[in-house]
Amino acid sequence: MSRATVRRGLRVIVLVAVALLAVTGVTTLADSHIYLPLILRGVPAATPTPSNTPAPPATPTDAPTTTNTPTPTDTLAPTDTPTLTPTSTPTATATPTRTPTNTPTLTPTICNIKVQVIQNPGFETGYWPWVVTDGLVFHVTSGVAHGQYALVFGGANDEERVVQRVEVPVWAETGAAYFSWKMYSDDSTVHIYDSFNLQIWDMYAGGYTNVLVSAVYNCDQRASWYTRREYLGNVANLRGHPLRVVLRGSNDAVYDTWWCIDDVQLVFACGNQVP
Ligand SMILES: [Ca+2]
Ligand SMILES: [Ca+2]
Ligand SMILES: [Ca+2]
Repeated sequence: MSRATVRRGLRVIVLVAVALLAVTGVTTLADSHIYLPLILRGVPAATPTPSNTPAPPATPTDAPTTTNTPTPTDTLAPTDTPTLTPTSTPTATATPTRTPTNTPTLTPTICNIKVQVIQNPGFETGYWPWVVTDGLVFHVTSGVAHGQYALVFGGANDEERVVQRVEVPVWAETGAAYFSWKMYSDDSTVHIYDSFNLQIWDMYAGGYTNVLVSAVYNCDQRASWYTRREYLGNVANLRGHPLRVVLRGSNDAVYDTWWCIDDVQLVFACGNQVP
């Protein structure tokens, strides 16, 4: 609404009011003095009371779009990380202190042994391990002392040797050699011409030392079995030594002599044992 229009409206209103006042007798000079300038000048436009300015429509704040709260992805349940149980660090075992064992008082072992060291002593298994090194020696079945076999030495103008190697036990204290013999002879019963003997030689360190000689002569007992037993001397010096056992027959050129030989043994003993 333009200001002129308002003024014109107001002027109409004033005129109407004056008219009404005139009609009602209120009009005076003073009154006219009050109102007239108003009419002439026009009533100052009333300052419009501000109409209630409409509250601006609430601009809708954008309703927050529901932001999708992310559904939590399944967080992997933590697998139980195994807590490493510490392996027990081995406590060093105390090095055992050796309790000294009582050093045993050496009780002397009592040696009480007797051993015959010659193999095939009765010739029951032939010659072996005897070895005929000289002459001709018969392995016979007649004229034996024990078992079924024996050896026969002798004849005219003959030299014979049968040998075997043995070893003296380290514990030996005593020793003795044995052989059984039965002699036939056409020679003298008084003078020595033919002989059979058992010899033992110490072969230690390549030596050749005689230990024993035990002989049967043409003038000895005849036609029966006898057993010779000869002790060895100083057996302690022979411990561990190799020995050579020799059976030797020796005849001159006339008047034959024969010896049947069986059970040749070499026995070593210690303690109370008797060789
Ligand atoms: Ca025999
Ligand atoms: Ca012979
Ligand atoms: Ca003779």
